This record gives sequence, C-alpha cells and structure tokens, in this order.
Amino acid sequence: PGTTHNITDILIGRCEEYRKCLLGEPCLPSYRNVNCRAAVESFLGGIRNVDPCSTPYNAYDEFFKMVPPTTVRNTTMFWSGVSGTNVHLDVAQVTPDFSVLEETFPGYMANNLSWCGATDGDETGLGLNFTVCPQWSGATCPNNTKATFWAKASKMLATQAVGDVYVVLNAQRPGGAFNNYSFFATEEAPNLNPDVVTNVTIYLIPNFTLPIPNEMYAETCTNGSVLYLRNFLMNMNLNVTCVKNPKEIMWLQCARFADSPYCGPYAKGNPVV
Ligand code: NFD
Repeated sequence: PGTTHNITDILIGRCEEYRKCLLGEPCLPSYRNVNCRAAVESFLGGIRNVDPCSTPYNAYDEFFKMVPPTTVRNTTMFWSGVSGTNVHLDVAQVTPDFSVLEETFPGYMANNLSWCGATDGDETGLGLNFTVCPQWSGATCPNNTKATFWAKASKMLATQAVGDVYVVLNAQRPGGAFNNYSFFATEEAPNLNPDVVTNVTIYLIPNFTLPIPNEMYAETCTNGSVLYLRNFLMNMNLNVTCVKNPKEIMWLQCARFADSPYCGPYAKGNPVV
C-alpha cells in the first residue's frame, strides 16, 4: 500500500493541532508544552534506516513518553473488527462519553498513515521508505513498523484505562466477533487492570456494510467467541456487560449507512445480559 509522502509535516501538523486542543477532545494542560518537532523526531528516529520487518519493540518508547495515550475515567472505548465502518470514531466523536485510541494524542497523530524504515540508502536521505511498506498482514512480517506502533499504543491505552470501559465488536466478523489475533485480544483485553476497571461493556453490532441482513452468521452475547471473551474477562476478575444492537450505536451507523438493511425495523435493541 502507498506510504505517506509528507509524513514529517503531517505528524508535526497533527501534533500542533492536538497540543493546542483544537480537537475538543479531553485536553490536558501538559499537552501545551509538547515540543512537536522533538516528538516527531522521536517518532521517526526509532525507525530510520531500520528494516521494516524487524522494528524493535521499544522503537517508539521515547515518543510515547512524550505523548502517551490518555483517556478520562469511564470513557475508554476499544473496538475490533469494525474498521472500515468507522463506527468507533462515529460514536466517540459525537460524545465525550467515549474516547478511542484515535482520539488520544499518539493515536490522532498516526491514524490512517503508512510509514516504514528503509535500509538501502533511500534517495530522500530520511531513512524512510516512500515507495512501499509491508502489508498489515501478520505472518510474513509480524514486527512491522506500523504493527509495532499500534501494538504499543493499544497496550498503553488499556493499561491506563480506569472505571467503566467499552468494546465495540462486529457480530458478523468471519471467524467470530472476538478474534484471538486482533490487537484487542493480544494487547488490550489482557492489559485491563481489574483493580481499577469497574466494568467492561461489550457492544455487539451488525456489519452495516452488508447488503442483506444476515443474522444466520451473527453471534449473540451468549454464544461463540463473545461468550469466550466474557469468560476470559470474568476470569481476570472483571465485571462484564454485553449489549447486542445498542440503539445509540445503531442510530449513528444508520446516519452513515442510510441504506443498510439494519436500519428501520432491524434497528431494535436486544436485552442486556
Ligand atoms: P481489527 P484490532 N498485525 O479491526 N488499534 O482489535 C498487523 F500488522 O481486527 C488501532 O486488531 O481490530 N495488523 C489501530 C493488524 C490499529 C493485526 C491497531 C496484526 N496482528 C489497533 N491485527 C488504528 N487506529 O489503526 C489487526 N491488524 C490491523 C487499537 C487490521 O488490518 C484500537 O485501540 C486493521 O487495519 C482498537 O481498540 C486494524 O489493525 C483495537 O486496537 C484493526 O484491526 C483495534 O485493533
């Protein structure tokens, strides 16, 4: 996939936006003091001239120290299997009640960008590859530049979460709504701290981009991988709530996907378990 050509400028620009609280997100006074040039230099510094498939796990440590992902108590929202529908951002952006990683300082800076190091003397002299970066897909290149970034950011988001937290899952995800290889499964769920996280609410929603309603292959709160996740979280000593088709999210999805068969008569809430 294409790499982001003006990555340095974009990162600095986004950092300046975030620092000045232009986004209306929960904005900490300490953000004002962030030196965006230094932050971006530490972001790129860890990967310059580095083989994109062997990014060190600590490549972004200095960057994350400068701008860690921070959320307000009772607002942290995770998501998995719904990228492409943007449901998580729809929901999080219209309400201060939820914050997703993409609304935190580092998440906002990096979201939807593609970048990686170059080992063979690139023509720009930046030590970055502006031609091609590894695909997301895990098997051949698991420790790639982007995956390492999001893994660390996701883990930090989960580790700092306090109070009630939320996760949005796609009930019709092939292979199950809760995917064992997802970042939510590997970096987020296991790093929730039961001493400070008071409840995990699972919002199980259908895939609004499907042309016909297909409940045949949809999971419920009480079967398949969602049941597995509930047990996993309960074994961590966490309280768990699961809601299928929560109205607040269904409405926002219908605003985005007006023709979805899940809007109208299908947009009915189901009991909470
Ligand atoms: P997904 P998720 N290796 O829909 N987050 O649970 C590589 F290289 O399955 C945010 O994985 O949900 N890529 C962002 C992968 C990215 C892998 C990642 C993998 N093993 C994580 N697994 C972001 N803003 O870009 C999945 N991907 C790719 C945090 C997949 O192709 C958020 O806090 C898709 O582009 C959220 O709670 C994207 O990662 C959770 O982790 C999402 O895959 C969502 O990750």
